[in-house]
Amino acid sequence: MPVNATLPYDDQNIFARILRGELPCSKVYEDDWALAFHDINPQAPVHILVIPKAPFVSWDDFSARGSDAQIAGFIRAVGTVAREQGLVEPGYRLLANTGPDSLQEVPHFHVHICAGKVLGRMIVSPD
Ligand code: DGP
Repeated sequence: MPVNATLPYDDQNIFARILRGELPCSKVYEDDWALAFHDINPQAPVHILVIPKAPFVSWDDFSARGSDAQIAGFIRAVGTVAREQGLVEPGYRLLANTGPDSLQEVPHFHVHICAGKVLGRMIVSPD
């Protein structure tokens, strides 16, 4: 069910539960601001999700309400993950689905890092 990015934060969402340690994840990185783990349903040879540790529903919510420190910490964490995973030289793609038209599924803000092959053009239309 796609997420409405303007809804209040639901602290029972799956990524909130991963952050609390109630559900497992395949962790690749963690610092004060962010947790990164492998996507359960990878769409590329490398498919990592990076999530802020604080409760934000979406990119829209995070960019509006996140503190400068939270935003800087999160952005730096995304870059660190990509560097540590050796993705800079071959290249990678960042994606943040936001709201119904994007088919965002999990209502905790996350950035997808996809890599590991030539990824093709930006958007494949369902039409
Ligand atoms: P999005 O459509 O942008 O909300 O992407 C949500 C992604 O989260 C999707 O690629 C699958 C992934 N995902 C959903 N549930 C879990 C889970 O329990 N563990 C992990 N590692 N990934 C999950």
